[in-house]
Amino acid sequence: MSSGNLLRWRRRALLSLLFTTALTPSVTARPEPVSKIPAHPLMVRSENETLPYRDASLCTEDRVEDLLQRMTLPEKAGQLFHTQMQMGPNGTLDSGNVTARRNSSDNMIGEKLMTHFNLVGDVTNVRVTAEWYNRIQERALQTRLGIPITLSSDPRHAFTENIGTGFAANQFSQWPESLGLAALRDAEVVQKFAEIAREEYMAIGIRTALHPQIDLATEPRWSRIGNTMGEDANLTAELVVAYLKGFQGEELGTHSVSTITKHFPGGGPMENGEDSHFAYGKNQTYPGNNLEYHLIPFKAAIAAGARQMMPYYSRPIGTEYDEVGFSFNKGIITDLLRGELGFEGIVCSDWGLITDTVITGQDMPARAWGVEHLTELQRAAMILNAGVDQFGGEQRPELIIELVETGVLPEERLDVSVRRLLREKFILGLFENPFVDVDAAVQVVGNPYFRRIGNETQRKAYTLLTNTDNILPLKSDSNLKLYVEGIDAEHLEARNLSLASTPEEADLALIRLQAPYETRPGGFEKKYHVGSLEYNATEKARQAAIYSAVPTIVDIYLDRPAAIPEIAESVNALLANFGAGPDAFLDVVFGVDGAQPMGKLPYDLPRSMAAVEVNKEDVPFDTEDPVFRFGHGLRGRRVTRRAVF
Ligand SMILES: *[C@@H]1O[C@H](CO)[C@@H](O)[C@H](O)[C@H]1NC(C)=O
Ligand SMILES: *[C@@H]1O[C@H](CO)[C@@H](O)[C@H](O)[C@H]1NC(C)=O
Ligand SMILES: *[C@@H]1O[C@H](CO)[C@@H](O)[C@H](O)[C@H]1NC(C)=O
Ligand SMILES: *[C@@H]1O[C@H](CO)[C@@H](O)[C@H](O)[C@H]1NC(C)=O
Ligand SMILES: *[C@@H]1O[C@H](CO)[C@@H](O)[C@H](O)[C@H]1NC(C)=O
Ligand SMILES: *[C@@H]1O[C@H](CO)[C@@H](O)[C@H](O)[C@H]1NC(C)=O
Ligand SMILES: *[C@@H]1O[C@H](CO)[C@@H](O)[C@H](O)[C@H]1NC(C)=O
Ligand SMILES: *[C@@H]1O[C@H](CO)[C@@H](O)[C@H](O)[C@H]1NC(C)=O
Ligand SMILES: CC(=O)N[C@H]1CO[C@H](CO)[C@@H](O)[C@@H]1O
Repeated sequence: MSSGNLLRWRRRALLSLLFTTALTPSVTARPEPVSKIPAHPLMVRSENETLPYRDASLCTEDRVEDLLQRMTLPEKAGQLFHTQMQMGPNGTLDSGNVTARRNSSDNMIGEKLMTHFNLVGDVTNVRVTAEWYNRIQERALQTRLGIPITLSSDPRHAFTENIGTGFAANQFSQWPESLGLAALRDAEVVQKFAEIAREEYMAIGIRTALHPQIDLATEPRWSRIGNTMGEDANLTAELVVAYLKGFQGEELGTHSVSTITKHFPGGGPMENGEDSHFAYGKNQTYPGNNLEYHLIPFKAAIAAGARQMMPYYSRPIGTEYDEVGFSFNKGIITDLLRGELGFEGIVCSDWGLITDTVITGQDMPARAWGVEHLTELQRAAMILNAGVDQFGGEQRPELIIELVETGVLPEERLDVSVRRLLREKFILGLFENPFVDVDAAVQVVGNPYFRRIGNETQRKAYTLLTNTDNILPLKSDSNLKLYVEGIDAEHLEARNLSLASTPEEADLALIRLQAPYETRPGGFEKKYHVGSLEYNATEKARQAAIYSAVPTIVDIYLDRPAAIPEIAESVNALLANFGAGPDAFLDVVFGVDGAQPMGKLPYDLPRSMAAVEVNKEDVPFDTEDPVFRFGHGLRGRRVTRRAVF
């Protein structure tokens, strides 16, 4: 790339950052880019004039049509795939790994002509990641048409670390999971979060969010509740509007991160609470005949301008729809989503519906639920015929080429989806501005302002379930001897807390717990917290010994609604968190700088596994005699003095 051009790209990138990094809650409209952006020198062309599709003064629809009619069949087929990409060492292009069934980035961009990728792996170095992003865009500009890459990501602003669902914050500001945002019942907080996440994403080139996840937590055993907004359809519907506004702005534009709302038509009603990544969890059931309830947040999202939608892996059992996975399901995608609900955006399937693969060392069959007997070609055709635009987690354009060349699929069917996908790139301004400014990225990502708001939100989202004799916030000047579990020593030492090595020697115990779960075998499967929501007998006895020895404050990470009546009855205070670090916990316990728990439960907390087992998967608030109800939360008292250690 010539240095003059690089400078021009850079200046444009910096300008865009200046416009979006304003620390104000509203999304600032950006001026239209200057017309007649010169073709990039890396592009091989026969013409010297600006091609219409590269001409920013033309309207988007004209640019889409100009580009579409220049595209060959392989170039169209490449657009229909959206799969994982990771960074190579030191920000180089990943050279792939045959054992892990990972093609090289160069192969996917240069040979398969793909332009949609989701970044996998933690962002541990912002500069290197931004440099890598510019390198993949440079590689894309060397293809015949120079179609820029759209980079996407699963959530990266909380604590979840699971290659299938999200990455821990690392260099980004760190917030509670979306359940914690829901606990605050505050659309302004949600929008603020989304605006900050948008700026951090954009700084390193992420322009599509593989979220929000607005499945309803009507089945408490499901392993993916932590990234939802809870059990209540109306609350989720209200908050998703703010979420989309924060990422996309009032309208999608050059300032936006596009969003993929998931998982249509609501992934909550999992049979027996299993998950449909796995064959034994392929069924979704509606014993309460309550599919409508799960559509409420999706209707709100569509009305609020949701750009893209992802159907879940599951297949519906016992409804009017075919018992095949939602992306294979014409009744769900074409009739319900596009027809009845009027959705006009992009539908991207969940990851890996066609090809068997390996995920973190575990063999994973294609999630072709209900159509396991079909060939790869037949699966691909069925997904497109259902009305899906893009295959997630797949890199098989050769299948699409074959379907068209053998006359199974008309090329016009591809055009319908390619138009939608290209339109998104034009509106995001990726043709004018494919690069990011590396120095600006380092300034924006994880800046102290964003981090402070994330940290404060972790504290506020704490939900106080019991507080006997108003023990919280602790009067820490009494120099209590503490027995502590679940907090690394450095956090305690930094506060000069005096510690006891057994409960018996302590004045007070601080216990941080993870909600109960059973571990399944398998490198990938073990990441999913499943099974009983009660602690086992051994663990209950172990905890009871502490609670009877010393007054105790328990903090439990509720990525699922635990059944813990015995804790609620025995401890002096019970706090729930939805993603919070040890410092957030200690600040809430001691009321440091006025930190206080402001959350309210985003779902019911059931009384027992027996009550959960008879609940109807699709019906909210139906476990018998819950210990705490949706909305419970003793809001913290106002603390007027700074705590003294
Ligand atoms: C395009 O520009 C190059 C360099 O300026 C020049 O050498 C070439 O002749 C031009 N081609 C046409 C078809 O005008
Ligand atoms: C990455 O960069 C460092 C520092 O320049 C160098 O020592 C190291 O060998 C590089 N690693 C690879 C895999 O290129
Ligand atoms: C390739 O992937 C396999 C399986 O995930 C892994 O064991 C191996 O270390 C990888 N090789 C390289 C060079 O990263
Ligand atoms: C949810 O919203 C609808 C429509 O506004 C209303 O009729 C219904 O009563 C609400 N339900 C709850 C549980 O608040
Ligand atoms: C799913 O539902 C079908 C139809 O009711 C049933 O035959 C099957 O056993 C269920 N479970 C699985 C894992 O397929
Ligand atoms: C946010 O919290 C983390 C973890 O406690 C801490 O290291 C960091 O300094 C805090 N940042 C700000 C700006 O408050
Ligand atoms: C902890 O004690 C050390 C040494 O007495 C003192 O310098 C430091 O300020 C104390 N830290 C806090 C947080 O009180
Ligand atoms: C009981 O739970 C504890 C803590 O979750 C776990 O370490 C232990 O393996 C479990 N024991 C049995 C018998 O399942
Ligand atoms: C470089 C590389 O890994 N190429 C492989 C990518 O995937 C195709 C199958 O889709 C293989 O045939 C290539 O060898």
